[in-house]
Amino acid sequence: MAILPIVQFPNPILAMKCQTVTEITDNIRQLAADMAETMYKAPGVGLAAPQVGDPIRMVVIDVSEEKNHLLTLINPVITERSSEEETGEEGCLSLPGVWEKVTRNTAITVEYMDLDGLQQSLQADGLLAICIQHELDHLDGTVFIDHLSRLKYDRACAKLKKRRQQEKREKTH
Ligand code: K1U
Ligand code: ZN
Repeated sequence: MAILPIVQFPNPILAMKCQTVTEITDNIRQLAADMAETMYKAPGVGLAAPQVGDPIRMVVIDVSEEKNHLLTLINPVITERSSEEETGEEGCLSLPGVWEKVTRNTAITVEYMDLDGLQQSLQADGLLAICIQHELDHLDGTVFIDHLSRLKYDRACAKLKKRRQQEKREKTH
């Protein structure tokens, strides 16, 4: 297994519509394992394949406290959404240090293929539902700040720029 470098915003890979996975190969299984290791190490609760530079439709998620409920979703599609929405703070490993409020559906149903090639259906609410919506956005080239107003989007980009400049200064001193 390997820890992969996480692609940082605004890398164009993060704006791509990702390709459908047509076959579960050893390469796909290896990538899924590496993505899981990268997510746990970060640490994060989810990671999408374009975030490690591979624009294919696969995500890993684990929102459990004990970090023992790993989900690998291949070609996931949200088939049902609750009419109820909730607004909560989100972050992203591709935009470290930026946390903003995003409105999402409270509950969803997602259909996907697992690593054995079996079609699965999952009903989710709470953090899992939020995380699935966040990760599936990545597969369509959307990052969470794309949901903000222009003003808030620009502020988030400015915050990111400032943080990166600060990090650069700290490295050189
Ligand atoms: O897509 C990503 O970069 C992962 C992202 C997922 C996410 C976070 C918050 C709301 C929705 C989706 C993260 O995991 S950011 C890091 C994070 O949330 C976290 C870090 C340490 C402990 C617990 C959570
Ligand atoms: Zn993200």
